[in-house]
Amino acid sequence: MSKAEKRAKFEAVFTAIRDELVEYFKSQGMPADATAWFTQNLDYNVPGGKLNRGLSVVDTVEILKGRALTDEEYFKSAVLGWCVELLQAFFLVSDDVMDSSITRRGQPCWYRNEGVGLIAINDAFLLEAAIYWLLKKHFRADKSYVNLIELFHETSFQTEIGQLLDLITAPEDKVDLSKFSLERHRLIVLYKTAYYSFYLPVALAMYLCGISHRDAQDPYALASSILLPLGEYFQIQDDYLDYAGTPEQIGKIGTDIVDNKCSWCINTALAVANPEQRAVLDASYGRKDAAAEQRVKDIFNAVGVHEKYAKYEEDAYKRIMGLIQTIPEAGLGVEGEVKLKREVFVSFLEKIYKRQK
Ligand code: DMA
Ligand code: MG
Ligand code: MG
Ligand code: MG
Repeated sequence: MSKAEKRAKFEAVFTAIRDELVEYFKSQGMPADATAWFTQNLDYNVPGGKLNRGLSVVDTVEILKGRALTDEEYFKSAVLGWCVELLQAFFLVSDDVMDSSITRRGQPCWYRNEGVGLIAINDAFLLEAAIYWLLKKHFRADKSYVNLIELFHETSFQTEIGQLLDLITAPEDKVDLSKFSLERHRLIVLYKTAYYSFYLPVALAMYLCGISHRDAQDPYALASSILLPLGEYFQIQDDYLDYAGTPEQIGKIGTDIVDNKCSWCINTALAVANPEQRAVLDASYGRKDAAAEQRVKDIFNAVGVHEKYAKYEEDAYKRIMGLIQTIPEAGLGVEGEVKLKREVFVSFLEKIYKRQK
């Protein structure tokens, strides 16, 4: 199946669950205006992204089982994939409010639409609530049900901790670059991105395939030892593209410099800036002013952030490929159960290596 066909098949499942959710709204006696609002919330915020996270659930189940999925297996995997995309939509709608962002996926951020504004906060909650409604509808009778629910709750908690760290490290009114460091950055990105974007989709697939936890050589612990570094690499790409990507390319206007974010780029520049460059960064970073933002970008260019990123990306790729080799070639797991395989991680890494958006 081509990439486009895979995507279309996955998108067809979105239409089905969107209709289920909208039917539920109607069954509760919700009036037409509320139903239309909720439908628009789903259509605007859930399906328009790269779908990397959602498709990864389906891909991982296929790799783990080592064969084509039955229609029912496909549908269930895809529902879990869309639950990850709903979680992502919940985080992005709120992230764009908190980051004062302008565009997302090539369209205005949801909260910037006429008449939406801070109603976006409740719309984000509704996107989250839809996850648990869908899990109950489709997995209530499944052995994995409690594990799936717990995993969504724990991962949400981790992501919200990460967003807190991200936001309090970037106060709007008090720029203090001496508070930034690569250690602080690592903690922020681990929590705000790596768990929900990388560990979550793979662990969901593992639970769905009935892989059990073990005291020694736990397959979930091994998976996370590879997926968390992969998630850190992914967020460093996001930070780099925020500065180096064009809005046409990345579908969003970068706001990290203006927002005083503790991003990989500023930490990289701070490590090598000379005193004059440092003075410009201190005076210009985190200012709501396009000229100041340009001065920061000029310093990033001058100190070689592009070159340092290219080197980082090569090193990260090799390092993560090395981590993947720690999985036994024959897979890891209990005899008679589905086993964890290297290919799960290789396929994930290949999806994001040298990404431009
Ligand atoms: C992404 O952080 C993290 C979450 C939980 C959405 P970000 O603000 O760098 O994301 P983006 O660049 O997409 O706004
Ligand atoms: Mg943001
Ligand atoms: Mg953010
Ligand atoms: Mg970003």
